Amino acid sequence: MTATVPASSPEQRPAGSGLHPLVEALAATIRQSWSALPELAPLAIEPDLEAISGSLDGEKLFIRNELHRCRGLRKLHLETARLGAGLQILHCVFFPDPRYDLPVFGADIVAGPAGVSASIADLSPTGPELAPGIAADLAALPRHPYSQPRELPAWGTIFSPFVRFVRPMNEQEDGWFQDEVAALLAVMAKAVASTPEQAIDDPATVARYHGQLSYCQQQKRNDKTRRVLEKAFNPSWADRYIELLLFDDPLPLA
Ligand code: BLA
Repeated sequence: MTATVPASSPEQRPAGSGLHPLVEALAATIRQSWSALPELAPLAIEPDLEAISGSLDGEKLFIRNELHRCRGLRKLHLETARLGAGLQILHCVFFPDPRYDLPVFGADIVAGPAGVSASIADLSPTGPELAPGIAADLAALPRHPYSQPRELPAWGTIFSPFVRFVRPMNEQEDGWFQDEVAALLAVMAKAVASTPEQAIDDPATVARYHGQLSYCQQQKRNDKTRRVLEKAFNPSWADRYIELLLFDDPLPLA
């Protein structure tokens, strides 16, 4: 890590940092999905966390963070990154406002020099189960016969029964995954548009708040994320990044 450069436009991304086509395509799909969301607004981000670039072992590193909020979702976060050893990452989480009965949208794509090793996407419940309308919409989506499905790690109990976790092996499987993410985002947008606000002290709001805390706690048990960030930067930087940006807890209910 040699430099920290706040950037306000993608043009400031280091030249020649082209990302894997699946990472680029999914980032475009996610950015497109924002336009359907009500009361979309940019969310302030600490300047030193918005765009980060540097080098590790002679390789260029960068992280680009995009943050928004909208009615029903306290934080929409998209991160695209190159973190050394040819590692490319797309990380995206839509965190609901606990007053709304909405799931967490999460996606993580990890690509190395040998291709994409992990593609995961889900609408995860923040209570015992997904809202019935969302579960019905997800159950109606096609399930594609990926050649290399992957097993969830032990902390993966937070994901829904509809989670997709695969190693896509060719362009057809990349396309399936892209379609599935687009479908999850469409289900999410429909739910955001139709879910009413509940009171801050409604027992259901309180339960969803605790559900979201537990989602963040479980995600922080993913040692693979922490290890990559510690190596590219350093342990205290990684800790701050994970706690403040990747999986910050929802604000305590007033
Ligand atoms: C796996 N995440 C990984 C892996 C790496 C990262 C290197 C291992 C790849 C593999 O198993 O093939 C690294 N992911 C990162 C880094 C960031 C990141 C550095 O997002 C951010 C800067 N992870 C998430 C989210 C989900 C998620 C939102 O951040 C799901 C919605 C899931 N990542 C996830 C899972 C694995 C993974 C389930 C596999 C873990 C395992 O098999 O142990």
